[in-house]
Amino acid sequence: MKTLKYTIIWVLALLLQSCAFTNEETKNDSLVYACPMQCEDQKTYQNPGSCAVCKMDLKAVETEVNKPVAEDISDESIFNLTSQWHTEENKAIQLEDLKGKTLVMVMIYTSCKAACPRLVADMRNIEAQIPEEKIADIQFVMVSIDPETDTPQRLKAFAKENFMDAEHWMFLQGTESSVREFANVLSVKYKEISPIDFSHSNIISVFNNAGELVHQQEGLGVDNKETIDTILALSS
Ligand SMILES: [Cu+2]
Repeated sequence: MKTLKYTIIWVLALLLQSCAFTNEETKNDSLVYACPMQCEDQKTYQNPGSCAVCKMDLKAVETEVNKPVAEDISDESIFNLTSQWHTEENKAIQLEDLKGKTLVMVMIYTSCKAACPRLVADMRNIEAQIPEEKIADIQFVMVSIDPETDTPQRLKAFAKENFMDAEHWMFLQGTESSVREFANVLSVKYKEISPIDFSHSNIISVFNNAGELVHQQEGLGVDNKETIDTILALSS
C-alpha cells in the first residue's frame, strides 16, 4: 500500500514537472501587445486583446529591454564579420548566430570531384569520433566556395546524399565577396580554374565558441588526433 502511495506521488510529481516545462516553453517574457494604430501612444499590454480606443486587435511586439545584450566580441573573432549567409535550409544568418558552439569549419564546393569528397570524408571522420553527448555543443560547418552553383537547395540535397542532414551539420552559401573575406580569415586559398572547377587549400579549422580560431589541420586524410583533442577540450 505504501509503495502504491509513493508511486502515485511520483507520477503526479512527474506530470506536474512536464506541465511546468511546457508552460516555460510557450511563455515568452519579451512579448507584449500594443495597438497597431498607437491610439494610446507607446502603451503596451501583457496579454492579447483589443485596443480600448479603436478596438483593433492588439499586435504582439518584442520589448527592447528584454532582448539579449550583445556580449563583447574580441577583435580576432569571426563574429565581427557582418556578411549574410544562407544555410541549406535557406535560413539567412550571420556568423555571429553560431556563437556558443565550438565550430569545425571547412570550405568546399559540391561539384568538386577531387579533393572535396575527401575533405567531406575527413569532416565525417572527425564527427564520428566525438562522443554523442558532446555533439550538441559543436557545429560542423561546410562553407561553399562556389556560391553561384551551391544554392541552399543544392547544399541541402548534398547534405542528404552524404548523410549530413543532422542538426550539427550546416552548409553555408555566401556571396562572392563574403566567401573571399571568410577564406582570407582562414588563410584558405582558392581560384576558379574552369567554369566548373576550383583549385583550393584543404584546411579544416576549429573555432572556440567565441569565434576565435584555435586550430587548423591542413591536408587530406591527415592524422586528426590533435584536431579532435582540441574540439573535445573546447566543448567540455
Ligand atoms: Cu574540391
